[in-house]
Amino acid sequence: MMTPALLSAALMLLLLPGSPAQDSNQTPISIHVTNSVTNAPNKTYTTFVVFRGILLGGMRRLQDSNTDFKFKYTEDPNYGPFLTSVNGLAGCSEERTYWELLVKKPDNQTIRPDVGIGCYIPSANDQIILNFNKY
Ligand code: B12
Ligand SMILES: *[C@@H]1O[C@H](CO)[C@@H](O)[C@H](O)[C@H]1NC(C)=O
Ligand SMILES: *[C@@H]1O[C@H](CO)[C@@H](O)[C@H](O)[C@H]1NC(C)=O
Repeated sequence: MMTPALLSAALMLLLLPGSPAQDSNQTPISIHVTNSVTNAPNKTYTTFVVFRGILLGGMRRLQDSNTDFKFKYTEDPNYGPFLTSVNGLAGCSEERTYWELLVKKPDNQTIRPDVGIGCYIPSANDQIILNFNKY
Protein backbone atom coordinates (compact mmCIF):
# COMPACT_ATOMS: atom_id res chain seq x y z
CA MET A 1 0.00 0.00 0.00
CA MET A 2 1.19 3.54 -0.80
CA THR A 3 0.87 6.17 1.93
CA PRO A 4 -0.66 9.48 0.77
CA ALA A 5 2.78 11.11 1.07
CA LEU A 6 4.38 8.45 -1.14
CA LEU A 7 1.53 8.71 -3.60
CA SER A 8 1.89 12.47 -3.97
CA ALA A 9 5.67 12.08 -4.33
CA ALA A 10 5.07 9.55 -7.10
CA LEU A 11 2.63 11.95 -8.77
CA MET A 12 5.22 14.76 -8.58
CA LEU A 13 7.71 12.51 -10.36
CA LEU A 14 5.19 11.97 -13.12
CA LEU A 15 4.37 15.67 -13.47
CA LEU A 16 7.79 17.30 -13.03
CA PRO A 17 10.54 17.31 -15.75
CA GLY A 18 11.18 14.05 -17.62
CA SER A 19 8.24 14.73 -19.95
CA PRO A 20 10.14 17.30 -21.96
CA ALA A 21 8.17 17.19 -25.21
CA GLN A 22 6.13 20.21 -24.10
CA ASP A 23 8.93 22.79 -24.17
CA SER A 24 9.37 24.38 -27.59
CA ASN A 25 13.20 24.39 -27.39
CA GLN A 26 13.18 20.62 -26.97
CA THR A 27 13.04 18.26 -29.91
CA PRO A 28 11.38 15.04 -28.72
CA ILE A 29 12.74 11.72 -29.96
CA SER A 30 12.31 8.12 -28.98
CA ILE A 31 15.10 5.57 -28.77
CA HIS A 32 14.40 1.94 -29.59
CA VAL A 33 16.90 -0.76 -28.73
CA THR A 34 16.45 -3.75 -31.03
CA ASN A 35 18.41 -6.90 -31.73
CA SER A 36 18.53 -8.55 -35.15
CA VAL A 37 20.97 -11.21 -33.94
CA THR A 38 19.18 -12.75 -30.95
CA ASN A 39 15.68 -11.26 -31.32
CA ALA A 40 15.82 -10.11 -27.70
CA PRO A 41 12.74 -8.02 -26.83
CA ASN A 42 12.77 -4.38 -27.97
CA LYS A 43 13.13 -1.56 -25.47
CA THR A 44 11.69 1.91 -26.03
CA TYR A 45 12.65 5.16 -24.30
CA THR A 46 11.82 8.80 -24.84
CA THR A 47 14.18 11.74 -24.51
CA PHE A 48 14.95 14.96 -26.34
CA VAL A 49 17.69 16.93 -28.00
CA VAL A 50 18.00 20.70 -27.85
CA PHE A 51 17.49 22.78 -31.00
CA ARG A 52 19.80 21.26 -33.67
CA GLY A 53 21.48 19.15 -30.97
CA ILE A 54 23.28 15.90 -31.76
CA LEU A 55 21.90 12.44 -31.02
CA LEU A 56 24.74 11.75 -28.56
CA GLY A 57 23.43 14.61 -26.37
CA GLY A 58 19.97 13.04 -26.23
CA MET A 59 21.49 9.64 -25.44
CA ARG A 60 23.53 11.13 -22.58
CA ARG A 61 20.44 12.86 -21.22
CA LEU A 62 18.53 9.59 -21.33
CA GLN A 63 21.37 7.70 -19.64
CA ASP A 64 21.52 10.31 -16.86
CA SER A 65 17.76 10.17 -16.22
CA ASN A 66 17.02 6.47 -16.75
CA THR A 67 19.01 3.75 -14.98
CA ASP A 68 17.60 1.26 -17.51
CA PHE A 69 19.53 2.77 -20.44
CA LYS A 70 23.33 2.58 -20.68
CA PHE A 71 25.72 2.98 -23.57
CA LYS A 72 29.44 3.25 -24.28
CA TYR A 73 31.36 4.64 -27.20
CA THR A 74 34.91 5.03 -28.35
CA GLU A 75 36.44 8.04 -30.06
CA ASP A 76 37.48 7.37 -33.66
CA PRO A 77 40.23 9.78 -34.75
CA ASN A 78 38.47 10.48 -38.06
CA TYR A 79 34.75 9.97 -37.57
CA GLY A 80 34.21 10.73 -33.87
CA PRO A 81 32.05 8.70 -31.48
CA PHE A 82 31.60 5.02 -32.39
CA LEU A 83 28.84 3.30 -30.41
CA THR A 84 30.35 0.15 -28.92
CA SER A 85 27.82 -1.07 -26.35
CA VAL A 86 24.16 -0.59 -25.38
CA ASN A 87 22.62 -1.87 -22.13
CA GLY A 88 25.71 -3.99 -21.47
CA LEU A 89 25.76 -5.73 -24.86
CA ALA A 90 28.89 -4.90 -26.88
CA GLY A 91 29.64 -5.32 -30.57
CA CYS A 92 32.48 -7.71 -31.29
CA SER A 93 34.69 -7.83 -34.40
CA GLU A 94 35.40 -11.59 -34.02
CA GLU A 95 31.66 -12.23 -34.16
CA ARG A 96 31.17 -9.44 -36.70
CA THR A 97 28.48 -7.79 -34.61
CA TYR A 98 27.97 -4.04 -34.15
CA TRP A 99 25.38 -1.46 -33.13
CA GLU A 100 23.73 -0.17 -36.26
CA LEU A 101 22.10 3.26 -36.28
CA LEU A 102 18.73 3.47 -38.04
CA VAL A 103 16.07 6.18 -37.93
CA LYS A 104 12.37 5.74 -38.55
CA LYS A 105 11.04 9.11 -39.68
CA PRO A 106 7.52 10.35 -38.88
CA ASP A 107 6.45 9.36 -42.44
CA ASN A 108 7.36 5.75 -41.47
CA GLN A 109 10.39 5.58 -43.80
CA THR A 110 13.42 3.98 -42.15
CA ILE A 111 16.78 5.48 -43.08
CA ARG A 112 20.32 4.38 -42.25
CA PRO A 113 22.20 7.62 -41.53
CA ASP A 114 25.58 8.04 -43.24
CA VAL A 115 27.03 9.47 -40.02
CA GLY A 116 27.28 8.20 -36.42
CA ILE A 117 25.75 9.30 -33.08
CA GLY A 118 28.07 12.30 -32.76
CA CYS A 119 27.02 13.84 -36.10
CA TYR A 120 23.40 12.84 -36.55
CA ILE A 121 21.02 15.73 -35.74
CA PRO A 122 17.58 14.29 -34.95
CA SER A 123 14.37 15.87 -36.21
CA ALA A 124 11.26 16.09 -34.01
CA ASN A 125 9.64 12.70 -33.43
CA ASP A 126 12.43 10.69 -35.00
CA GLN A 127 12.40 7.09 -33.79
CA ILE A 128 16.08 6.35 -33.30
CA ILE A 129 16.75 2.62 -33.65
CA LEU A 130 19.92 1.19 -32.10
CA ASN A 131 19.95 -2.24 -33.67
CA PHE A 132 22.44 -4.96 -32.72
CA ASN A 133 23.35 -6.49 -36.06
CA LYS A 134 25.92 -8.45 -38.07
CA TYR A 135 28.16 -7.21 -40.86
C1 B12 B 1 33.88 -1.36 -42.56
C2 B12 B 1 33.05 -0.18 -42.14
C3 B12 B 1 32.23 -0.34 -41.02
C4 B12 B 1 32.27 -1.56 -40.12
C5 B12 B 1 33.54 -1.42 -39.19
C6 B12 B 1 33.93 -2.65 -38.40
C7 B12 B 1 34.99 -3.50 -39.06
N1 B12 B 1 35.75 -4.17 -38.25
O1 B12 B 1 35.12 -3.57 -40.27
C8 B12 B 1 30.91 -1.47 -39.39
C9 B12 B 1 29.88 -2.34 -40.11
C10 B12 B 1 30.91 -1.81 -37.89
C11 B12 B 1 30.54 0.01 -39.62
C12 B12 B 1 29.53 0.63 -38.91
C13 B12 B 1 29.08 1.91 -39.18
N2 B12 B 1 29.53 2.76 -40.10
CO1 B12 B 1 31.03 2.35 -41.19
N3 B12 B 1 32.35 2.05 -42.57
C14 B12 B 1 33.10 1.03 -42.86
C15 B12 B 1 33.93 1.32 -44.13
C16 B12 B 1 33.22 0.64 -45.31
C17 B12 B 1 35.40 0.91 -44.10
C18 B12 B 1 36.16 1.30 -42.80
C19 B12 B 1 37.55 0.66 -42.83
O2 B12 B 1 37.66 -0.54 -42.63
N4 B12 B 1 38.59 1.44 -43.07
C20 B12 B 1 39.95 0.91 -43.15
C21 B12 B 1 40.60 0.79 -41.73
C22 B12 B 1 42.04 0.23 -41.82
O3 B12 B 1 40.68 2.12 -41.17
P1 B12 B 1 40.16 2.37 -39.67
O4 B12 B 1 40.25 3.84 -39.39
O5 B12 B 1 40.74 1.44 -38.70
O6 B12 B 1 38.60 1.99 -39.84
C23 B12 B 1 37.76 2.00 -38.72
C24 B12 B 1 36.77 3.14 -38.75
O7 B12 B 1 36.35 3.39 -40.10
C25 B12 B 1 35.64 2.58 -37.90
N5 B12 B 1 34.33 2.95 -38.37
C26 B12 B 1 33.63 2.36 -39.33
N6 B12 B 1 32.46 2.95 -39.53
C27 B12 B 1 32.42 3.97 -38.63
C28 B12 B 1 31.40 4.89 -38.39
C29 B12 B 1 31.59 5.85 -37.40
C30 B12 B 1 30.52 6.87 -37.18
C31 B12 B 1 32.80 5.83 -36.62
C32 B12 B 1 32.97 6.84 -35.53
C33 B12 B 1 33.80 4.89 -36.89
C34 B12 B 1 33.59 3.98 -37.88
O8 B12 B 1 35.73 1.15 -37.97
C35 B12 B 1 36.85 0.79 -38.80
C36 B12 B 1 37.45 -0.50 -38.28
O9 B12 B 1 37.82 -0.35 -36.91
C37 B12 B 1 33.80 2.89 -44.19
C38 B12 B 1 33.81 3.51 -45.60
C39 B12 B 1 35.19 3.56 -46.19
N7 B12 B 1 35.33 3.11 -47.41
O10 B12 B 1 36.13 4.00 -45.52
C40 B12 B 1 32.44 3.13 -43.50
C41 B12 B 1 32.19 4.44 -42.80
C42 B12 B 1 33.43 4.84 -42.01
N8 B12 B 1 31.03 4.12 -41.87
C43 B12 B 1 30.20 5.03 -41.81
C44 B12 B 1 29.00 4.95 -41.04
C45 B12 B 1 28.04 6.10 -41.15
C46 B12 B 1 28.75 3.86 -40.19
C47 B12 B 1 27.52 3.69 -39.25
C48 B12 B 1 27.16 4.93 -38.46
C49 B12 B 1 26.33 3.21 -40.13
C50 B12 B 1 24.99 3.10 -39.41
N9 B12 B 1 24.06 3.99 -39.75
O11 B12 B 1 24.84 2.26 -38.53
C51 B12 B 1 27.97 2.50 -38.36
C52 B12 B 1 28.55 2.86 -36.99
C53 B12 B 1 27.51 2.88 -35.89
C54 B12 B 1 28.16 2.90 -34.53
N10 B12 B 1 28.19 1.74 -33.88
O12 B12 B 1 28.62 3.94 -34.06
C55 B12 B 1 30.58 6.27 -42.59
C56 B12 B 1 31.14 7.34 -41.64
C57 B12 B 1 30.90 8.76 -42.15
C58 B12 B 1 30.87 9.77 -41.04
N11 B12 B 1 31.38 10.95 -41.33
O13 B12 B 1 30.41 9.50 -39.95
C59 B12 B 1 31.58 5.65 -43.63
C60 B12 B 1 32.64 6.64 -44.15
C61 B12 B 1 30.74 5.12 -44.83
C62 B12 B 1 29.73 6.13 -45.38
N12 B12 B 1 28.46 5.82 -45.27
O14 B12 B 1 30.05 7.18 -45.88
N13 B12 B 1 31.25 0.55 -40.57
C1 LIG C 1 11.34 -4.63 -32.76
O1 LIG C 1 11.83 -3.62 -33.59
C2 LIG C 1 12.09 -4.03 -34.92
C3 LIG C 1 12.77 -2.90 -35.65
O2 LIG C 1 12.05 -1.70 -35.52
C4 LIG C 1 10.78 -4.46 -35.58
O3 LIG C 1 11.02 -4.89 -36.91
C5 LIG C 1 10.17 -5.59 -34.76
O4 LIG C 1 8.91 -5.92 -35.29
C6 LIG C 1 10.03 -5.19 -33.31
N1 LIG C 1 9.64 -6.35 -32.52
C7 LIG C 1 8.64 -6.31 -31.65
C8 LIG C 1 8.38 -7.59 -30.91
O5 LIG C 1 7.96 -5.30 -31.46
C1 LIG D 1 2.85 5.13 -39.66
O1 LIG D 1 2.53 3.88 -39.12
C2 LIG D 1 1.63 3.94 -38.00
C3 LIG D 1 1.50 2.55 -37.39
O2 LIG D 1 1.45 1.58 -38.37
C4 LIG D 1 0.29 4.52 -38.49
O3 LIG D 1 -0.61 4.62 -37.40
C5 LIG D 1 0.53 5.91 -39.06
O4 LIG D 1 -0.66 6.42 -39.60
C6 LIG D 1 1.61 5.87 -40.15
N1 LIG D 1 1.95 7.23 -40.55
C7 LIG D 1 2.07 7.61 -41.82
C8 LIG D 1 2.44 9.04 -42.06
O5 LIG D 1 1.94 6.82 -42.76
